[in-house]
Amino acid sequence: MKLVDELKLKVCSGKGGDGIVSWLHLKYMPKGGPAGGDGGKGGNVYLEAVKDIEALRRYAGIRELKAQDGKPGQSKNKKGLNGEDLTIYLPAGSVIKYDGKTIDLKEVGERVKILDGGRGGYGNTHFKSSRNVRPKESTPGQAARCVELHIDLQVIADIGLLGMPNAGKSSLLNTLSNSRSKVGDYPFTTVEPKLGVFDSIVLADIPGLIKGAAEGKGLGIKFLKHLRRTGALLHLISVENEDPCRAYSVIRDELANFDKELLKKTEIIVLTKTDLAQQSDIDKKVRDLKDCTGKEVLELSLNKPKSLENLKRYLRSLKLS
Ligand SMILES: Nc1nc2c(ncn2[C@@H]2O[C@H](COP(=O)(O)OP(=O)(O)OP(=O)(O)O)[C@@H](O)[C@H]2O)c(=O)[nH]1
Ligand SMILES: [Mg+2]
Repeated sequence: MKLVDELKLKVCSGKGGDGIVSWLHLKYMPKGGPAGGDGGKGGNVYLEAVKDIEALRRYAGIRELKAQDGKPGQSKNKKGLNGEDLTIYLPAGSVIKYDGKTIDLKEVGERVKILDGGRGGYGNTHFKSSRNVRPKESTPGQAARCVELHIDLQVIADIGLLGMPNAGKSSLLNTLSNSRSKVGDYPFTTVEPKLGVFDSIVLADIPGLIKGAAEGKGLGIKFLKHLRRTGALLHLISVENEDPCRAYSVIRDELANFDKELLKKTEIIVLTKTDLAQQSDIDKKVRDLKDCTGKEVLELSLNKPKSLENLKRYLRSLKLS
């Protein structure tokens, strides 16, 4: 199942209940006074951030959602019931645009009211005065309001995993966290972003990138939006690459094509699958990568516990904003 990370959804508040005209009917008071109650208030519409990054799925294919209308007033001066509120649950990291406004839901539990329900109308009792003891007027409830929400999910993670297909991104995510991202010895095993947590550090795994991704090759670069709100990038390059510096620059070019801001993020290079090469080859590739990137380069093999411990220590030491 594909991650739903973009959605249009129309939402409406509830209409206010109408006020009514009614009279007191008592045996000993045949011409009783006004007794029409006010209408209830319509339901409000709220947005609330939840942890589940797949939360948008439940709204896919739904055109419109509406809070409940307020009930009309009743006789004997009883106010109509208020309509129930509507809450739209969106994954934290959702950016919502409507009516020229932008809401950025970042923290799980964040709740924002976007539409007020319509006010209830007045019953005839409301219009009673010394000059008008038998008012015959009432007012309708305020109309509902609707807006179209444009929802764009950009996951929030501390670290984004980046690299070519088969670099070992998903394997690393699964090893570090309790995530079950799909792993395979073929390119583009991962087709949608996945999150995992290691020691309170949230990691995001995205599909692999290839040369030309910006022009739509492979799975394209649209997933790169999910790296925008990460604190740092872990760039995985397999030791199987003859020329790791070239592999590095291919990916950097695609990042630049998508959004140059991504180039400014802290980036740590990880030479992966080092169990597949001789130490002399590993050393040379680490040296080359240090030279051509000027960045920290770690070596990693999921089959070498020491290298994994080293990476874990490094991740824990990162000061993530
Ligand atoms: N020998 C060895 N193989 C590894 C290691 N890490 C991952 N692999 C293998 O490399 C292959 C690709 O791993 P994935 O984790 O699916 O790679 P990915 O980067 O997520 O790939 P995409 O999702 O296609 O972008 C799988 O067959 C893994 O078992 C490692 O440290 N050593
Ligand atoms: Mg993968």
